[in-house]
Amino acid sequence: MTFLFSRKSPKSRILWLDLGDLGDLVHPRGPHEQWQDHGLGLLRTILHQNGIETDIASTRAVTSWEELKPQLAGYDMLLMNVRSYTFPPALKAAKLFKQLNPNSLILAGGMHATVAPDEMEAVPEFDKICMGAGEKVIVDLVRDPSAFPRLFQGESARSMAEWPMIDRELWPRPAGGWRMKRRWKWHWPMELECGWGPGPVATILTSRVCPWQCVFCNESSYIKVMGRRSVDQVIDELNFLDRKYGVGSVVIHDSMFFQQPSWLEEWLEKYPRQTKRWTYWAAGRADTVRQWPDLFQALVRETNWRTISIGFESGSDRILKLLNKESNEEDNTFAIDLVNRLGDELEAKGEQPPFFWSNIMLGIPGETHEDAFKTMRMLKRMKRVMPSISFYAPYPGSALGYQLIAEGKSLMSKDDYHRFPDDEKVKGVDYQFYRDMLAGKYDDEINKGLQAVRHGSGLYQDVLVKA
Ligand code: B12
Ligand code: SF4
Repeated sequence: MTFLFSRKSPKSRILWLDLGDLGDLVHPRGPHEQWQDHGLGLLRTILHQNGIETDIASTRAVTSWEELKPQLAGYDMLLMNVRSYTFPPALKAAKLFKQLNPNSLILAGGMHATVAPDEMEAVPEFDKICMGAGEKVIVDLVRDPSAFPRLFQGESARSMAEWPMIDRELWPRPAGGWRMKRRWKWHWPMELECGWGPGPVATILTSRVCPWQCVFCNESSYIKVMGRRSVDQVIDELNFLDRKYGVGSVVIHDSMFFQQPSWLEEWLEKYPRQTKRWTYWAAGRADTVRQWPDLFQALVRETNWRTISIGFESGSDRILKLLNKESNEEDNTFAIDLVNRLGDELEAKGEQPPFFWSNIMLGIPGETHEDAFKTMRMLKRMKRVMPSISFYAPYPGSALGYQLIAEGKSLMSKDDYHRFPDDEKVKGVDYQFYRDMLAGKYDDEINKGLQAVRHGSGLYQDVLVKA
């Protein structure tokens, strides 16, 4: 099945290239690969609202660089949102674009530009590199790039309330047409169903920046704090999308949805009354579930929060401390038992029970076999769970990532930030042990420590995700 973009002749001289692994939108495999990019959506919306038309192509919608080539030719300017995990395709695309359009300009921004500007600057093809937010600079930058130095700091809105509603029709459009539509029930520009709730799926952001400082993430150290969108704005957008395209379920892409109790209380009040009460995916933390259990339970019961993403990461206090996770084994057990009970209660009433989307990291430097066994025991305690297990990846921007990169222990390079789920990411970690563990080799030992509470069954090797 091919899935090409319908760009017969370019409308504009400016191209925005959506980035990701080749083929991710041709043969969507898992939930991660198919999501649309809100950074791209927001900035293209702002450009178009200011009279600057751009074309769109995507590395995810082709299966080879040869196939992409004709879509890159004939432009004066290329724009890209570069994250660390999309740095390798960005690099390759930039070189190809310059070969095809020698007098063109390439303007890049995004998380990788923010946290690893030295790596971006080392690529001569990037003519302008924007660190940080782009919403307040993108129009001036595209109109007059020469007014900006090569590397510069962008400017963010003070609150997400200032962001325009994304024009989702500016997201990459599959031209595979009815075949794609029928096979994947894809109601573009809504997104694909991935097992979290019925399609068409609306992804949305209500907040930006999680205030915690886990050493493998701590985005608050590089993303400027900004005000949350109001509950009314979020509800208006969802209802608008439903009227225009139809909404089956919602994915709230916030790093941390379960924060700011006053906002959540308003959501609890309005979402069930003013929307169709679609089920949704959203993220929380085990310690705050324990801190605000009543609010949490009310949200699950009344607002249909049915896929609860929690970054448990580890089942061992030793590792949780090392990660500065600020939650502990007891918090994890509390949250798991609460969601198990809530699930039983809702199921008994004939309602859909909530599931965990459980983020787990293995291969954290310093982790012992027993730490990893504890993590597997924690996972088996969850009655209804979609495990999302990854090998720890030392991303630049995070404290632990910077440290391992500086010590020369990171195996992630600019050519290979991440490719396959079981890629080895850090020197000195015994990955074979983890592969064996996920394949069930140590199950006797893991199960011995489980005592009475055990729900998860078996092998987890197939749930390893790209990281
Ligand atoms: C939603 C999300 C996802 C979603 C969807 C991704 C998608 N298609 O967009 C999912 C769940 C799939 C996902 C997965 C992953 N993610 Co993610 N994700 C996010 C999250 C929470 C929000 C992204 C977003 O929409 N932001 C809002 C938009 C508006 O911001 P933005 O894209 O950065 O764009 C702004 C600026 O960067 C700038 N800008 C962007 N482009 C350009 C271009 C120009 C020219 C200019 C001037 C400016 C500019 O302006 C924009 C507006 O201010 C961020 C954290 C965050 N708070 O941003 C993490 C984040 C981007 N993810 C991250 C990571 C590590 C991952 C994973 C590898 C995690 C994992 N271990 O599995 C996977 C990899 C996925 C893959 N493809 O393989 C990291 C990236 C770190 C880095 N150094 O790049 C982040 C920052 C989280 C973190 N703190 O670690 N992710
Ligand atoms: S891992 Fe989760 S809780 Fe920790 S800083 Fe990142 S988003 Fe926040």
